Amino acid sequence: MTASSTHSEPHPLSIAVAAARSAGELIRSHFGKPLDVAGMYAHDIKLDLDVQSQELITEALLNAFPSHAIYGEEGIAGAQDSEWQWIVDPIDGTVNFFYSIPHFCISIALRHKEEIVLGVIYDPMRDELWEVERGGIPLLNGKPIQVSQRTLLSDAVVSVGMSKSPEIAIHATAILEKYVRRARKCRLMGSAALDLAYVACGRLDAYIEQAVSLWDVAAGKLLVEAAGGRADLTPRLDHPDKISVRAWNGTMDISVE
Ligand code: LIP
Repeated sequence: MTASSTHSEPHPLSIAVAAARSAGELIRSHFGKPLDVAGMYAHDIKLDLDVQSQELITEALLNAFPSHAIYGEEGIAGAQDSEWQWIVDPIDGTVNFFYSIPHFCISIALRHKEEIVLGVIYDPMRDELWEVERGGIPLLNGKPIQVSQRTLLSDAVVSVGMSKSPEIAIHATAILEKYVRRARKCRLMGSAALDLAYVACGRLDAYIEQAVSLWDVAAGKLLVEAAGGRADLTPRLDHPDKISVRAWNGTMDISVE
């Protein structure tokens, strides 16, 4: 199978888009309503809806590609020895969602061996869908996108994500302080995947976060790079399965050390 597929095979990008839209419809129908909480922690919330959304996406993906693997925020499914792995965040920005802040999304990527080959990010509240295939043109609601053309950090809007563990938060706060001084404005928006989608279409000039998970950033990395930017993912040595991310338009110098 290839990411673009043949006539007889389902098209992975179309399947991912349809899955993201169905999950988005489910999530949107619960927005602003009482929610069943699976777990409430000091810095995070787990909703039954996260699980329901991932189940819906898993069913759609594995129905089309029964031999593939699923690796999602809410668990794994499918053939874990497959070379084809779907990386799923069923609600990225769950805390925003829980507090009725309409800024969250669904993120779906497909990885073949070590390479991300497609990415879909869907914001169900604004009905905005970003999609890209490796080597293809990245789109927002069907229209080509590109990163911003700004060359100076002093003109830039930079989103700085805050992680949950105290030692990472201290580091992230220090970084935020540096960008607050150097950039035009900083933002802390609560959805890593949307931050990357916003960098890809030029709304943000950069996005930086110290510890995210692969499902938060897999689709967005491909979008940013296809849109002409850079997205550096660095595995953290101190936190297994966590990644530091720096994504930007590729033209600005974003170093603040
Ligand atoms: C969240 C992110 C948020 C980040 C959190 C968390 P979730 O994802 O997108 O921006 O700061 O660490 O990963 O838990 O809502 O899917």
